[in-house]
Amino acid sequence: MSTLKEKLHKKIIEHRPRTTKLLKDYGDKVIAKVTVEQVIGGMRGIKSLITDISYLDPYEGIRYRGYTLQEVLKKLPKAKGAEMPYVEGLYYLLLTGEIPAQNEVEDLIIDFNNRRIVPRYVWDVIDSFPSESHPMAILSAAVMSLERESHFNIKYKQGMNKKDYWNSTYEDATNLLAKMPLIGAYIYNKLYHPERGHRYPDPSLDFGANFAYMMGKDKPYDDVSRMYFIIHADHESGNVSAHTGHLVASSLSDVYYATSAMINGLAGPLHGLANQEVLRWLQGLIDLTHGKLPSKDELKAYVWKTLNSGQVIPGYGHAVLRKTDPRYTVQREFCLKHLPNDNIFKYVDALYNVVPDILKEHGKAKNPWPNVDAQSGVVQWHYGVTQYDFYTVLFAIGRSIGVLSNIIWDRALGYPLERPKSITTNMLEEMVQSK
Ligand code: FAM
Repeated sequence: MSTLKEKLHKKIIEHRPRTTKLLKDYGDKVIAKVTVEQVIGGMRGIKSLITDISYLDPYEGIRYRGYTLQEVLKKLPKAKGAEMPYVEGLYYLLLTGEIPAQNEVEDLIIDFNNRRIVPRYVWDVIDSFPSESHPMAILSAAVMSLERESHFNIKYKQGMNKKDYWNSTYEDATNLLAKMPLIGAYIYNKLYHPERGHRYPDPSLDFGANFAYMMGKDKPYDDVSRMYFIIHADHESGNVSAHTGHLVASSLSDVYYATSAMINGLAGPLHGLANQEVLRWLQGLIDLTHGKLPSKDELKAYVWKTLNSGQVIPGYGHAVLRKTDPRYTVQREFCLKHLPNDNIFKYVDALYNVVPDILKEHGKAKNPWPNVDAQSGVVQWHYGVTQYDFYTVLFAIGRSIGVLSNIIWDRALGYPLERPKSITTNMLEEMVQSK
């Protein structure tokens, strides 16, 4: 058993009594109330999910196992000369709650490299898609095609004890995660660089560096990839992608079904696809001003025109956050350091000074500040990934790290099939009118 798996097993054994005690001694304790607005309005803020992988504070932003993004980027082991940490180190942290040592991450990199060979039939599934298909639809199908490889399914049919569900789920999750960069890069090359063909991974490189290599991108795109996958890894359990993965897996569907479902949820323009929508929206502004940085009044007019046409400003607002998204700030700092004079960065920077006040004046958005998607496309575009339909595939590769870590722990702690109760409108009317 690998050091990560041994440490994970130890953590699971330590944690299980806490969950048992909460259920046994406090199972009937009331911890929250539910309002009509929450039932009709998408369950905003209802404390009804539990995860230890990450927590999202509305005013502070995301913490991975208690660490802020700045702390994660500082503390996790890095490759020699790299600015951003190994992605494999984040998987170790999310699963164990511990910052791994350099040698522990280096062992995990080798373990990932031994798991990442993708069967030929997956390439055939990807190649069978017409080239105008959306990359997220292709990614979802490619992950689904791997379902036959599930260890969990084989063990389940053999009558596996539920205490061991976590073990084969870990194997499936780690096998799939190791393959995600290859599948993503293959889809990119198939759609946008068919002349390049498939680049096989370099055995000496880590998750992020290999993705850059297979995408045909030079430094610092290896660090761009590490940063991108790390900051998109998890955002607690209630967002559509993380919750979908958790929900589908709660029926004991294996991680391939659950990750494909996660990808489908992430593909919504109000969620992961917003990073593509930001670039599309910006393109309209750039075309309008012929690439010349617009005046503040021109920016305001463009923002109001979007709002008055009943559309949202992509990259702004958030269902939980009530401040600028720290994931935006990490990318902004990268841009200030590496591409301060990038034209699109200047547009994004100028919008940052205009959009929040307009959204406050517009008076609808509870959070007028930018989220992760307002800044993510700028970096990709600068390094030549200008096909913004592909951006959410990058998001999905990163989000797989958190969703798969959650699913392993869901099975380890025996979280059951998820089944909230629904009511009818009549019942809701009777409930409120009778009170
Ligand atoms: N532009 C215009 N209107 C907005 C807005 C924005 N950026 N953000 C929220 N609103 C509106 C929202 O549409 C709603 O209007 P209606 O009452 O007419 O439906 C009203 O403000 C109240 O919404 P809210 O409670 O503030 O936000 P929600 O929790 O309902 O929705 C988001 C959160 C993220 C879906 C919403 O802010 C939005 O649509 N943002 C633009 C799309 C985007 O950037 N999504 C990516 C989010 C990111 F974190 C991610 O998941 N990757």
